[in-house]
Amino acid sequence: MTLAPVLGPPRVGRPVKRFSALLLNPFYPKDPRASYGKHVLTPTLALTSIAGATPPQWDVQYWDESLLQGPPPSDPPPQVVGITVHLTFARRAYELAAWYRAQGSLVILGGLHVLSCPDEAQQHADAIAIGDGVQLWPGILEDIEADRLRPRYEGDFSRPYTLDPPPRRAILPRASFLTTTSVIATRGCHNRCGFCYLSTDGLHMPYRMRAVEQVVSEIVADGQPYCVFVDNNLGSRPDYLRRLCAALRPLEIIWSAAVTIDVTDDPTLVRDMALGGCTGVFVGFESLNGGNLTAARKRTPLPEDYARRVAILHRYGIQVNGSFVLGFDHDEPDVFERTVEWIEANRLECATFHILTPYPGTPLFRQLEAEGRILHRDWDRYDTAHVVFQPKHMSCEQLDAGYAWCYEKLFSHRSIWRRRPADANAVLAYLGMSYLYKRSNRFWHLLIKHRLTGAIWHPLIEHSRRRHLQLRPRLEKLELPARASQCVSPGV
Ligand code: B12
Ligand code: SF4
Repeated sequence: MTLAPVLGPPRVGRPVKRFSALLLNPFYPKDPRASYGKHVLTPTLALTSIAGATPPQWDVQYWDESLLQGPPPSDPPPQVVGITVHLTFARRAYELAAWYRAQGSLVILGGLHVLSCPDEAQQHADAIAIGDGVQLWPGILEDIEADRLRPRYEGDFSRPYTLDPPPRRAILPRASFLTTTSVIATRGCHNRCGFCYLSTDGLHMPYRMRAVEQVVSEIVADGQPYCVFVDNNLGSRPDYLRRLCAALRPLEIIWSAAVTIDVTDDPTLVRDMALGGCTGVFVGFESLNGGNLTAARKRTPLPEDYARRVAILHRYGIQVNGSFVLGFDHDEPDVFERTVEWIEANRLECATFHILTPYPGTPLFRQLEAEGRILHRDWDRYDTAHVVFQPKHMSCEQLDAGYAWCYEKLFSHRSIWRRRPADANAVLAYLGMSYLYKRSNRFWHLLIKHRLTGAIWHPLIEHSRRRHLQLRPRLEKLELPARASQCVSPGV
């Protein structure tokens, strides 16, 4: 899980297979302190979306190096290799690009890192795609066919979603993921936090919503009992979310999504989410210190109100996976203990920790650079598991050790038990999920290599889905708690 497949010397002189395109998700080392299982929950939607936009005369193949099936296929070399690049696996992407180019393939790089560092990426590719690949990809292939490939293609994110063809999930190895239905309903977010990639210079991503019917038909077509919305924030427009939930309800599937905690402003919306099949939300709480949130310009309810809002989600049977960033300028060395204590006291079923990471091109990067606090530009270590800047109120070693301590505590038997759901009937499934997710790192390598991910998760998913359906009539009758008061922190 920490070493990329060995590529071997490139075999030169063979003809490429014309009209074949290989779409590649490069390897990145997994942090042994966090869950390995997380990386096979759902595939990146970038490559299935690009595959969906591929003209029919092209044969498309998908390869995800994190599925541990060895080096990617190169016999015969594909005519075109499209690689998605995030900063944490940029180096691996460039290695793969060089390997394929040496064998005669044309390499196209796209993705978030290409958007923030185009000049760097350009040196490693025959062409780069900056921005929305779905609109650029058909034109790139057309130019290849006509032998007039340009080095740089630029697209924006303003085109309406309705013009996009559906992603092609049929190219995915289904057994290798918990679910292949990673789906997106909205693009953008109503916030622009200073540390988020959405604040990257030059990135203009207006909030866009897809037709609810389009989302539903994609989910139905993939036929999975569980789907993951990969939206940055599915709750940015409550009226849209409500309509989406109503349309999802008859499908009798379960799903999870990332939302901001202000989704609990109106508990009737939370109820609609639950009735629509939502069983889990990923919430970026970021910090329990209001000063940090203000400095990051995050418009969010005050941390003092987080607990009440978590209780609203729990009331409707929605699990909470909290995301916490460590190392902000208002964080003192007690941040680790305080955060874990809060997570346990509020029985968050799951949490992820991230060391504050300044992504290139963001306001946070500029601020830390101006203050001389960026330690290096080794993108491999910009994975939120390494300290890459000088923290204000603690040493790098303290931040690193505190991050590791948080995971150790959270994954301990004691903590898993302390956070069990209040509803005794839900405890068994919670324990099954928790142990598989948090305490099975030594088995994940084998499960992934032998394509057992789907098989091992599916009974748990089916159990949760059935329980959820039984619960729905009760959810509907639950008396609603009073509407939350607006309590938004300053600093917008
Ligand atoms: C699903 C997901 C995951 C999954 C799978 C990711 C994977 N690489 O396979 C899991 C859970 C494993 C995961 C893990 C992590 N993730 Co993640 N993840 C996401 C999420 C929610 C969705 C990704 C997605 O499918 N997006 C939808 C697609 C359609 O958008 P897209 O990738 O930008 O692709 C478009 C264009 O960029 C372009 N494009 C992309 N690739 C290509 C290729 C070609 C050839 C072309 C032409 C065009 C093109 O066209 C696409 C269509 O418009 C995003 C947030 C988000 N909403 O994007 C975070 C996100 C990508 N993750 C992030 C992070 C930080 C991580 C972790 C490092 C966190 C951690 N410590 O655990 C890990 C490790 C992964 C890693 N090292 O990169 C950050 C990355 C920040 C950055 N600047 O790189 C994001 C943006 C979240 C955030 N708000 O900060 N993640
Ligand atoms: S709320 Fe989340 S997705 Fe939205 S800008 Fe902030 S960090 Fe990014």
